[in-house]
Amino acid sequence: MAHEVIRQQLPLFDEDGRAGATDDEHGRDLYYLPDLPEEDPYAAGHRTCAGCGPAIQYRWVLKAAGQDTVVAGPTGCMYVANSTYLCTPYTVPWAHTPIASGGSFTSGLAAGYEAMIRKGRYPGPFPNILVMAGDGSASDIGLGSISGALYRNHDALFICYDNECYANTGIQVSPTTPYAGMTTFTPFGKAIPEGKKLPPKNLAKMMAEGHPHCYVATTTVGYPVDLMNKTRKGLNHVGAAFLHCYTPCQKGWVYQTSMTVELGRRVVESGLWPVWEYDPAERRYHYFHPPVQRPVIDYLAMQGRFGHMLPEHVATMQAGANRNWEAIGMDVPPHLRDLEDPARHQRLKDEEYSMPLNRGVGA
Ligand SMILES: Cc1ncc(C[n+]2csc(CCOP(=O)(O)OP(=O)(O)O)c2C)c(N)n1
Ligand code: SF4
Ligand SMILES: [Mg+2]
Repeated sequence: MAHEVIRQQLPLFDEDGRAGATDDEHGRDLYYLPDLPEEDPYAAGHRTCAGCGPAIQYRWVLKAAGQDTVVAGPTGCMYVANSTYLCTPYTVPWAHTPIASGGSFTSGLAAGYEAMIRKGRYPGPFPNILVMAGDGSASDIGLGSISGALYRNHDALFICYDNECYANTGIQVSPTTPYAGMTTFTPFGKAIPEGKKLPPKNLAKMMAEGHPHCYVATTTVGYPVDLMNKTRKGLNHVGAAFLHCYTPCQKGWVYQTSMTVELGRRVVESGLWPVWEYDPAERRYHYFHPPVQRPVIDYLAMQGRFGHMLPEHVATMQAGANRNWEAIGMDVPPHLRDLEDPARHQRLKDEEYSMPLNRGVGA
């Protein structure tokens, strides 16, 4: 006789006033830190760079998932920096997968646990199964395997930690590298002064539109409660779920180490990273409307990877952000519309609070 597969339901954290930006500095700090669970399945002692956004994401996701979790990680920084010979920071079962097969490996994990529980070979309940893949893996080399897993609706959470480059191999361009983002494969020069010419691949929308039966959401390391609740919602959802999380890379983007979480808020407040949730039951998107709307320059000028941008590049970026505001149903204030005019900008390296021009990325 087949045994029943019992699924867990993780309670959500209180989001009141905490998940989003607030319109005053005091509020941003007051509501930033949630009551984090004490347990730490991603313990201290790993070897990522100081301020590493993906490491912050790993920690919060695994705090939200808890001890009854099985986690996989395809090749990338978060494999290499976390798995020195005979040593990992995980206190839960963890496995490395090739960069292309995070989706297929995790499908196998989910199907395997289900089969073992049904046959009475594993007592259950069904564990929280998740994979955290880099953008190079999830949006490029391993896109097919994750799309296949979502389409087949395996009961697992597929997360892309997006540091907008192939970081581990020396900061190469990936499909999610933003327009004008400098990488070792998109250097700026006379022929291509903006560095990268193409806009980033809209991975999360691809996943939601292409797999409408899945729970899909975007988030950032700027909003810990939002990130942890979306992790729990994705795990609670019976079937496949996909989470796309913005995670700054201190080494590749060249910014002050302490600014990782601040970048995670500013990217939303400047209209460059819409935060939303797609509910497969309603087949609808729910967009977060931040109360602060900033010029993109407030975000760009904090990072050396944009230090080469010329006025027309900044204006192009602002136009893209303004289209994003419209797409999520928000008005574009006149002062942001005016900033679509290159004449309103100076070279980014002349901004008083800009980082030094970045010529040493990946060195
Ligand atoms: C099939 C294959 N191609 C290339 C590589 C080399 N490689 C190892 S890590 C890595 C970067 C992965 O980038 P991403 O998934 O974005 O993770 P990040 O390093 O940024 O954390 C690459 C290209 C590989 N391991 N396998
Ligand atoms: S290179 Fe970037 S993603 Fe990799 S460990 Fe350093 S900060 Fe993290
Ligand atoms: Mg990456």
